[in-house]
Amino acid sequence: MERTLVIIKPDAIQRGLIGTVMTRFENKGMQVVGCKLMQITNEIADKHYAEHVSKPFYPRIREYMTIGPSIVMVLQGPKAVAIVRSVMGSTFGDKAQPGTIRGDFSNGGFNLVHGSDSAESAAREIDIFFSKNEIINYDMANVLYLYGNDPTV
Ligand code: IDP
Ligand code: MG
Repeated sequence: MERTLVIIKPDAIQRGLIGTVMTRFENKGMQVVGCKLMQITNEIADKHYAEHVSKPFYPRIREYMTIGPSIVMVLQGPKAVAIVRSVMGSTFGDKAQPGTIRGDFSNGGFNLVHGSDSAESAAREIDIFFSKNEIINYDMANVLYLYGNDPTV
């Protein structure tokens, strides 16, 4: 099983899309193993977006991510990183495919949701937002019916 970090960004919270966004991931078989509402600070934003901090557009990203509370989650499932990215859609809402979260609910840079872009990023990002005891291991009743007995899952 793989884990990934998801952020339901401040614009999604303000637009009342928490449930909608979570449902998209749940429908696709992702298990919530960590979840909290938090106000992201400048310091946390800079750590999380370390790869973008030196870019000219970064001040706008930081303002966006800190303007109000976000929900941060750890989602678990087979191929969680890739599945979450495909459910999210590509970065900008005007280009994202209809059927994806960004494609259906965003028309530009306010793109509602973050998902880690690799297993390595996921490990780094989960560490920024969650302590070990905030991530809970538990069994899902429907796992057999989602994934069968595949030992690689
Ligand atoms: P991702 O969220 O699809 O992984 P990234 O390239 O990692 O996309 O960018 C992180 C976030 O920064 C994006 O989700 C978007 O909100 C914002 N962003 C990315 N590129 C730009 C840009 O060129 N101008 C303004 N904001 C940007
Ligand atoms: Mg990214």
